[in-house]
Order: sequence, then C-alpha cells, then structure tokens
Amino acid sequence: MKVTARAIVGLTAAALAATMGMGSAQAAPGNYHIEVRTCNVEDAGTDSTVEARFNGTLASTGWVNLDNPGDDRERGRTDVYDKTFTDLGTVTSIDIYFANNDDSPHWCLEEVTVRHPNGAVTIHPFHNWLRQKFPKTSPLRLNRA
Ligand SMILES: [Ca+2]
Ligand SMILES: [Ca+2]
Ligand SMILES: [Ca+2]
Repeated sequence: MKVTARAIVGLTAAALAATMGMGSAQAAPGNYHIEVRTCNVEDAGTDSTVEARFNGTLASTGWVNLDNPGDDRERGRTDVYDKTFTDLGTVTSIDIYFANNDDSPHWCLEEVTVRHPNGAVTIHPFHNWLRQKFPKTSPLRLNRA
C-alpha cells in the first residue's frame, strides 16, 4: 500500500514537470525577486554596504551587491531587488556581508524574502540588529523560516 502511494506521488511529480516543460534538464536562468525589510525603530536604517549570497538546493550565487539607485535600507522601508540567477532550486539560506560602515551603520534587519521564478516564496527572518562587521569569510547566515 505504501509503495503504491509513493509510486502515485512520483508519477504526479513527473507529470507536473512534463506539463511545465521542465523535464530533467536544468531550468533556464530566472528572475529572483528579493525583498529586504528594515525595522521601523529609531536608527534602524543604515548606509552601510550590504552584499548577499543565496544558497539553494541546486546551487549558490556569488556575492551580490544589494544597492539600488537612491538610499537603500532606511527605517521602515522595504527594498526590492530583481536579480537573474541560474536555477538555485529552493533557497535554504542567505549569507549577509555587512561592512558596518558609512552613516548610522548599525542596521535593524527585519527579514529577507525571496520569490523564486516558479512563484514559491521563502522567508528568512532575523528581527535583530547588525552592530558589527560580518565579513565574507564569516557572514551572517539567514536560514529559511
Ligand atoms: Ca541608507
Ligand atoms: Ca543605493
Ligand atoms: Ca542605524
């Protein structure tokens, strides 16, 4: 009975993959929609340099500079970054490089969310302060909720 049920699940997944035109080949690069929320408390914002590395079940990105035109990471704001990555699978963690430099460096980070090309969303909460440098050799790791 168990074996039968498992076989049906397997078939369904294969049928779904075929329907979506994916097959067994690696999916093409796609858009990852990243939202970075800064807490709404005094001095939460920062002008520090922030880079991120996205680790998925299939691959990791390199370091990605999170810097839009204008002032990123201000108090109570959500910064949106659209990046094209090869298929990462499901993003399981995000590594944060934080320089702790420039104006009002200490940063209160609420969470980071990632919407995958297939529409799935992963949430990476922190709800805490970054008050020190996190170098690339020892970054802050945000696991998936
Ligand atoms: Ca800023
Ligand atoms: Ca900027
Ligand atoms: Ca600050």
